[in-house]
Amino acid sequence: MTGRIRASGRDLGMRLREGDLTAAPAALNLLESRAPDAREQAEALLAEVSPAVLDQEPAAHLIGVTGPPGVGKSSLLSRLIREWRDRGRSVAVLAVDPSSRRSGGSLLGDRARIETDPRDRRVFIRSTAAGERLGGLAPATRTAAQALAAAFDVVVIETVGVGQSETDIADTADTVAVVLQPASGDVLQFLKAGIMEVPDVLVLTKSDLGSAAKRALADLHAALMALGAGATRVCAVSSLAPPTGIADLADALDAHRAGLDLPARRLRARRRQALDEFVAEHGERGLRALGGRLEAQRWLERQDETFDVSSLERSLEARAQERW
Ligand SMILES: Nc1nc2c(ncn2[C@@H]2O[C@H](COP(=O)(O)OP(=O)(O)O)[C@@H](O)[C@H]2O)c(=O)[nH]1
Ligand SMILES: [Mg+2]
Repeated sequence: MTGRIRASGRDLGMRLREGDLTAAPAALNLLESRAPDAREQAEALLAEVSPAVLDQEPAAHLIGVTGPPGVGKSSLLSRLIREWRDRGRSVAVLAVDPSSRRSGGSLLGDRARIETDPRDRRVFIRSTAAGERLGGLAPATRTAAQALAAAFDVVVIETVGVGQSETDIADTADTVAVVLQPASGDVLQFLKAGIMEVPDVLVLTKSDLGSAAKRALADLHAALMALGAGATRVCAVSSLAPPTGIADLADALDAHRAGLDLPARRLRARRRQALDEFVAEHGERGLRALGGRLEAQRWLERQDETFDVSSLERSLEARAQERW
């Protein structure tokens, strides 16, 4: 088994780079593997799909979809995937599930799975357990998204939570959509209090719920106006049959991406990732040597642009060395 891993890291990366979608499952297995020699192979894989080797940013649209449990993210993604497929795009979804189901789940309704045509080879879905993390993004998820971005047209990261999680995901995704349902009072409060950053696109699900949905939409618009963010795209959708609002949402996501300074956004993501990896390895002590997180971020911003996360991380280490 490990022998096969050794043989395949670079090869899997090359296949992804050449648009071979069938390499996706094995590539993710490798990136998630804890086998002793997997790390080296994972690096070989990632090197093949890095912007430095591609000589450009991967063209995929990286979309973060986040929101509290039960609001209808998975149901919505089932519909969105169909819409994207109708538009001729291949789609990968990384769904980060909280591993423990809450008791009292009846309040949230049954949890739906993302439904797709099992024969469709241009759709790839992987669920990963969030483990202890609530809302945050595991480094493995980030690298998985980057690997898939070399091959798929659309890469979605679905996470549960609200508050910190969409800040986290904003450092990886090009476009962040926060999903809420009617009577999501907590989300509205977070937004109003500035605890939650205003996302790129807000999605109100279950618009089939009549007056509750209308009220929620009005509250949402009022909150955004009060925040001076009245121009934020709000899309009301229903994922029940027949679905409504899905094409408009797909258009809104495209429009956001079209208006983006993509290289700048991806560069910010790489800097953030380098810092996270540095902290994962050297902990708070390492961060202190850099003068704290904010100081480290500022320093990274003054470094030359690079496609390469590892070289950014190495320069952080060199700087920390000087000060240790
Ligand atoms: N009425 C209505 N119910 C929905 C809609 N979308 C999802 N649901 C229901 O809401 C519950 C949670 O949906 P799910 O997609 O699992 O939410 P997630 O936890 O955010 O992924 C399920 O019982 C769904 O059937 C919708 O547009 N309208
Ligand atoms: Mg779900």
